[in-house]
Amino acid sequence: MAKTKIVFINPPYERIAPGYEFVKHITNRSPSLGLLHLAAEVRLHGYEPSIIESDIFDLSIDKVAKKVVAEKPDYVGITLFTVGVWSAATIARKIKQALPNTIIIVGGPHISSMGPETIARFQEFDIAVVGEGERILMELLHTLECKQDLSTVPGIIYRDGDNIRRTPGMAGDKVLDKLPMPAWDLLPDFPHAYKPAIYDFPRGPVATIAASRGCPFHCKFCDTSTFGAKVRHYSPEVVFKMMKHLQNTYGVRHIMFVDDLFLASKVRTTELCNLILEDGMNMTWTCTARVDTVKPDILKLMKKAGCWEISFGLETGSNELLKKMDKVACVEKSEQAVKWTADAGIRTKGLFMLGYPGENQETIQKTKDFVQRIPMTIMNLTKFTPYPGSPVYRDLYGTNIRDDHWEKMNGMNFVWAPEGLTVEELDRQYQKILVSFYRRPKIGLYYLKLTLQYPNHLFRLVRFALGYLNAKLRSFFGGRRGLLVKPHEAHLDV
Ligand code: B12
Ligand code: SF4
Repeated sequence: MAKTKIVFINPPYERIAPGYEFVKHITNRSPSLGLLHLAAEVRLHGYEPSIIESDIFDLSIDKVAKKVVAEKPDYVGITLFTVGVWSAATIARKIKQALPNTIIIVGGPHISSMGPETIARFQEFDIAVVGEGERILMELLHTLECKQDLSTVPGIIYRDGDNIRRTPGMAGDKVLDKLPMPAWDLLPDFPHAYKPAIYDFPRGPVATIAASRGCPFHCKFCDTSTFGAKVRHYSPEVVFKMMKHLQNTYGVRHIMFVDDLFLASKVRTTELCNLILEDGMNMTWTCTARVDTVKPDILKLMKKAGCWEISFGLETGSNELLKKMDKVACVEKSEQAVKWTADAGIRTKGLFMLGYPGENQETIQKTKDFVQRIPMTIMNLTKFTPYPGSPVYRDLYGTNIRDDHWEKMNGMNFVWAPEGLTVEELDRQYQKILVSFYRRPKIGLYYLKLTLQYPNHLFRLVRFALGYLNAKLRSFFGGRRGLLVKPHEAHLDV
C-alpha cells in the first residue's frame, strides 16, 4: 500500500535587501532543523516525508508550488518565520488551486506567537500547530486519518465554520532523548549545499544541532514563544551520538549548536566536552552563550574539546539600553566574558542590534566605542525588529508598527524608529558602526590570516566581490551613481 505523503516546505523569504543580491554568496544557508525533526518523526510513524529548502536552492514561489503539485502529497507542512508568511500563503494558495484536497498545516515561530491572527488572515492555511511540533503533529495526523474531532488534538488552531478555535497546548518531555535523530538524509545535497556565513566556521562540511530547547530569560526583543521558558535538553551522550553520526555518515567537520542557551547547564557542557575528548573526535563547533554563563575553567575545557567560536548576545554598549531590554546583563560583565573567551583561544562573535526603543546618538556612540574596545573577532549587527512573540512587540503595537510589515521582518529593515531618530539616520549609523569595527588594520590582518589558514572561504569571497563589482557597474550605467538600492525600494514608509 502506498504510504501517505507529506511535503515539508521552508518557504522563500526576503533575506537580502533588494540591490544587494550578491550578499547571498556569504550569508548563512542553514536548513530548517525544525523540519528535519518533524520529517524524522512522521517517517518513524510510517509516513513518507520530503523536504523543500527554497532559499538554499534559489527556488521561487512558483517553482516550489510546482514541485509540490507534482508530488501530489496528502499533506503539506510549512514552517513559518514572520518574514516568510506572505510567500508561504502564496505557495499554499497555488497548491490549493491544483490540489484542493491536500491539507496544509503550518507551524514554527510565527505561528507560536501569531497563530490565530494568521489563520484568520490566510484562508489557504488549514490548521496551525503551536509550539514544539513533533507530538502534536502526530496526534493531528492520526485524528485527521481517523476523521475524528479536531478539538481533541492539543496545541492546534483550526477553523470550525466561521470560527477559529484554539485547543490547549501540551507540556513537552524534560529530556529530548526519545525524539528520533533529525532526518538529515532527506535533505537534498546534504551537507555540501548548507553553509553558515563566511568565516563563521573553519572547515566544512557543517551541520546544525539544537542540544536543548527553551530559555528562562525574558529579553524584551526576543521571541521565545515556540519553546517557552523551561529548558529541556538531550543528554550529553545523545548529543555526542548525533555528532558522531554526522561525522561518520556525512563527513561533517563542524557543528553549529543553535540552542538559545547552550551553556544552560555547566554540568552537561562538561560531560559533552569530556565525551568528545575521550573519543579524540576531530571536530570543531560553535555555540551561543550568555555572558553570565562563562568562566575561565569551562572555556578552557570547551576550547580543548573543539569549541571554535561563541556567539554572545552583547546587543549594545549602553547599560541603560541593556536595562530597557531586560537583558539582565551589563557592559562590564560582557567585556569580562569576551576577554576570558579570547584568553581561552576561542573567537567571539558579538550579536548587536541598532534602533531599540531608547536608542539615541549617545547610546550609538557607546556601542561604537565598545565594539572597538573588546577582543571580538566578528560582529553581527541587526536592525532592531519587534518580532511578534517578543515582549517589546506588545509594547510597540499600536504606535507606528504595522502588521503588514511581516515580510520585512528579517532584521535587515528598520520597520520602527525610536523617538528622535529617523530610519535614514539609523541606516547611516548602521553602516558607520560596522565600518568602525571592521575597518581596523588588526581586523583586516586577522581575516587575511584566517583566509590563508582556511582558503575554502576565498572562493565565496571572490564570488561576493565579483557580484558587488557587477552591481556597482550596473548602478553607474543605470544612472544611479553607485547607489545599490533602487530609490523606490529603499525604505518602508513607517
Ligand atoms: C538556527 C536559527 C536560524 C538559522 C536557521 C533558520 C531555520 N530556517 O531554521 C538561520 C541563521 C538561517 C536563521 C535565520 C533567521 N532567523 Co533565526 N533562529 C534560529 C534559532 C536560533 C534556532 C532555530 C532552530 O533550529 N530551532 C530548533 C528547531 C527544532 O525548532 P523550530 O525550527 O522552531 O521547529 C519546531 C517548532 O517551531 C515546530 N515547527 C516548526 N515548523 C513547523 C511546521 C509544521 C508544519 C509544524 C507542524 C510544526 C513546526 O516544530 C518544530 C519541532 O519541534 C531560532 C531561535 C529558537 N530558539 O528557535 C532563531 C529564530 C527562529 N530566528 C528568528 C529570526 C527573526 C530569523 C531571521 C528572520 C532574522 C535573523 N535575525 O536572523 C532569519 C531568517 C529566517 C528564515 N526564514 O530562515 C526568530 C524568529 C522570530 C519570528 N517570529 O519570526 C527566532 C525565534 C529568534 C528569536 N528568538 O527571536 N535563524
Ligand atoms: S536573547 Fe537569549 S537569553 Fe534573552 S530570552 Fe532570547 S534566547 Fe534567552
